[in-house]
Amino acid sequence: MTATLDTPSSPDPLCQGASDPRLEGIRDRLLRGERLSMDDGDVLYSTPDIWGVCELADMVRRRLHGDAAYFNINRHLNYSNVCALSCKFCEFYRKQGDEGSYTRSLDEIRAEARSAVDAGATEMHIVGGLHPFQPFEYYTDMLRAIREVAPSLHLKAFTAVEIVHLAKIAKVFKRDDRTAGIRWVLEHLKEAGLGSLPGGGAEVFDDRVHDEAFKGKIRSDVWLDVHRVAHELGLNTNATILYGHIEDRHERLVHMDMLRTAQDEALARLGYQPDASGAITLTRRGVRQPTPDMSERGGYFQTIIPLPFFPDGSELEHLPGPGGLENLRTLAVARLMLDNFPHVKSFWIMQTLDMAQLMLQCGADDIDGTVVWYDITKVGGADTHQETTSVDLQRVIRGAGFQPIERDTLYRRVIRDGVEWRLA
Ligand code: V47
Repeated sequence: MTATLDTPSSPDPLCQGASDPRLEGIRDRLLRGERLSMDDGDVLYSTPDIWGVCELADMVRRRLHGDAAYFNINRHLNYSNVCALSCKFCEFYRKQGDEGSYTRSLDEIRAEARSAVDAGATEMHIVGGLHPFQPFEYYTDMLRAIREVAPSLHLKAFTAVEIVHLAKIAKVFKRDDRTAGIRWVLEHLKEAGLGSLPGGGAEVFDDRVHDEAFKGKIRSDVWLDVHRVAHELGLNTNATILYGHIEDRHERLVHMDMLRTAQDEALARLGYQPDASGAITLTRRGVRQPTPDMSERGGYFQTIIPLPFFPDGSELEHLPGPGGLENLRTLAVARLMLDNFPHVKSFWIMQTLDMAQLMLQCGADDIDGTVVWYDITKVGGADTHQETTSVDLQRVIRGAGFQPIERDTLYRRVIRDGVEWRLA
């Protein structure tokens, strides 16, 4: 089965809305706080009752978060688009010297950090290409420079793919003991001010898809290693899944299953007790949620962010990309399968604010932040300036029937007075 449903000739039978008795068994298991199986996942993806799937995801989301929905005031910094890789799905990368290639200087980065603070941001989300020539010190200097001018900003920086690249640049990456090099890099970055890792670079945990669409990038085992080491060092991290290109829906479920196994391990390290099947399900009676109070003792996945593939300008431009209903369904399935992830984010930049509002009713509890500059995907021909205001984010959340809560990166509640803020 292909990922996209946009067949021009006939109505899609999977989107006809008929109710499906198979969802009743799934509902019962969810109400008992049990983990859904891969077969359940196949049902969630193959049922024509898409609204039934969304309703189940909403039920789980409300058990975890009630009517709270989170947003933050943040800035994204894409420090360079020069990349040693040439992933087929990516229209962001350039080669050194290509027209449009750029690498930000430390002075430019300091200026970005100052303007983020002036706008009241609590977080800077920092990612870039795998620059073949920048030394390791560029990255530690970058974090230190931001810390100097903006000590209150949380630095959520560098995907697992960048972390491995930095280990290679620093010449500490050894194939026979790769975690040693990863640990070395993360320790040095943490010392320089790294606060957490974003979820990018995961794409789809499948070797066939990897070899066809992003060969050269790290594979799933290495991506998971980076996040495990980060967790061991007490850093919280996020995870993504990039769907709607050449993968099929079952491969998405395998990706989700691998993530939830990794999260079981992370939570077990923090003292959580698995059930008889080895699962740690956050909706099971008596299981506490990894709460902001625990953030001091971090070391787990906070959020899954399903990312819909945007074909424009990429080598996979001939593909249509996922449609709106597929986006809703994938977000709801992620909420239901990833029962040990506290949060599900609808990243409005890629989903649009209108879709993010629908997604809040289908399992999402977070819509990311004010963003401002985003260079990796440009929705509907937008340029890199993609900004929304805190007022708009709150309007979108309220309009979906939820209570907006401004959070910091670690999901602690923020009390704000203009650009001044403190933790509750
Ligand atoms: O890793 C690249 C994806 C990711 C395309 O952790 C594309 O809070 C769609 O990871 N179409 C970067 N997606 C973005 C990311 C992220 C975003 C928001 C919040 C967080 C978080 C993480 O963007 C990349 C890649 O998977 N991407 N090209 C494309 N054409």
